[in-house]
Amino acid sequence: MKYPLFWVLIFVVGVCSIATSAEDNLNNGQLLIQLEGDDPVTADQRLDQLETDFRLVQLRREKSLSKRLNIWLCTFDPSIFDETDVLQDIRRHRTVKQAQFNHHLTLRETVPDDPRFGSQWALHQANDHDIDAPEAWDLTTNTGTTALGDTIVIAVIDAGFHLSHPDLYFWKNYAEIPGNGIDDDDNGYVDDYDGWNAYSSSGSLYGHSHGTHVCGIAAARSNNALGVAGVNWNAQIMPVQGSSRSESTVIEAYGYVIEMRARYNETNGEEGAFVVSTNSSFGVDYGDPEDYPIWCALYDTMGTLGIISAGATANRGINIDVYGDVPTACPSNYLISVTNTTSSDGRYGSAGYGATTIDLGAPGTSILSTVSSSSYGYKTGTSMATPHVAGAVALLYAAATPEQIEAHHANPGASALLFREWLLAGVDSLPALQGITVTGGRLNIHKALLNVVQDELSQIQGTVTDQSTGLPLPAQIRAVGDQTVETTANAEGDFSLYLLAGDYHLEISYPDYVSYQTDFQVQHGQLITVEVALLERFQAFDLNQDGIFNIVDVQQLALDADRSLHDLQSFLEFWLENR
Ligand SMILES: [Ca+2]
Ligand SMILES: [Ca+2]
Ligand SMILES: [Ca+2]
Ligand SMILES: [Ca+2]
Repeated sequence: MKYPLFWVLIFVVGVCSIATSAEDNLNNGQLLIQLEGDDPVTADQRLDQLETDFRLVQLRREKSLSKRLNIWLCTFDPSIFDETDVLQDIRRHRTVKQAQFNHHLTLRETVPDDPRFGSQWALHQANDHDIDAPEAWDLTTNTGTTALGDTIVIAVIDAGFHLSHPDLYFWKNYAEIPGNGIDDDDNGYVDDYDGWNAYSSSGSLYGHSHGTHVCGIAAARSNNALGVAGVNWNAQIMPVQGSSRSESTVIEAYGYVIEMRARYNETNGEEGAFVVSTNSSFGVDYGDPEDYPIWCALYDTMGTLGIISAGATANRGINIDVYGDVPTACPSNYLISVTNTTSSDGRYGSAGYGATTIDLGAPGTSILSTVSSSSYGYKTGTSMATPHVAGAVALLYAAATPEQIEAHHANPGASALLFREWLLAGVDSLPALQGITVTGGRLNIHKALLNVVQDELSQIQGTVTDQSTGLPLPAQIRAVGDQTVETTANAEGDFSLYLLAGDYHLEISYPDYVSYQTDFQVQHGQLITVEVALLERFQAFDLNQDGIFNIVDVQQLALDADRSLHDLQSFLEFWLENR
């Protein structure tokens, strides 16, 4: 019997070595082998040769891992020779480009150093009835700003807040000087440095354990070696008091949030605050949204500004579809209505549900968070479930790509709906919530984050030039569909717009030019490129040799019908003046 030379070597080395390997995370008896060449026919022959030459260790191909790269998963008997020696010999074989062991991978997860994190079952627990926070934080812990530098703010409307709690990070209105009786930033609110108190219509806030608890769940300062961790580690909380007494108080509270986000949008971030979510852990049991049209409509108003609101449903085990609730039965698309789940992934008995009204569940039973000025405590209720969602929205914005944030700036309302969709599509389905909530599941921030980072927006890009001169035109580009997005081409005539999948009417216009209009459909993740040459209005008309007006570009003028009469008149005036 003849053995190739390397088999002689392996025998010698084999008997001398101790049969252990240097690495302890191996799938024993498995190798990843990349073969020389990329021809599938010769790959088979090479594998036959390899298996024959290493038959003593029973080398077998298991499956192709990449045909293009010619990488195979192979097995061998690891008990015969030292695994490392087998690997070395296989690496020297003429058919082999590269070989290595098949290692175990572990799911990475980021566990913060907050000493009471171990008691926060909602974020992480052995039985996995949690929102998978460490897995999400593995994707991002730098959660205070967006990819384009917006400071992320969660507005919490509640009874009161312990502003000095060392484990909380409250937003401040630095454009306002506190306590001077003057509305320094001219936003309509005097001395609103800390936030707003809609009970007293003043900037003086006072402490309350309920609001403080809610804030810690959404965004306690995290990984700071103190107390608890929040869903979002670094977002700022805008505290707004006004969650009880009369409805007018609630309207005033939301009014403050609306003013600040609208200012942010209107001033390109110079003023106001980039509020991405609100939290309402209050409401009216058995409320009929039809009796609360102004309150309910606020969620749409906030939504179009780019704010997703999280609302706690009733702490009663009733069907909200039947019995009603405000705000969680309000019909707004920008509202996420939340019920309360337990550490065994059940619905807490005294928590509302509804197949058409209540979107999802989140942990709200025995939740540890910040309470009075420097302490911590447990609370139970839908009030505790909801801030997990408000914090999650803020986390998604932190993880979003620059393109996604750019799309948000261009059209905050449409973008906010997308973030809501990413969050709701990421739930863990639970038997306890099937059929009695919209999604049938419980919040999972890791899955929601993956939905964000793996998504690709559609894009339309192009160049606008003058049809006669070929020179670039800084034209206006406007796409109208489910959302309206618009931009201006730069000095080179180039433009780019991000938008959601859907049907659009595109209009590209420039003063004194015939505008270009077309209808198009864009698929998810699709890139559409358009090159547009606009025609100056005067040149759209010409006289032929018989002195009859000749419309140069009939199709474009037909699309631009509203303006063509005006153009014709202008041309006639011009012609009469200059003939
Ligand atoms: Ca988990
Ligand atoms: Ca002010
Ligand atoms: Ca002031
Ligand atoms: Ca902490």
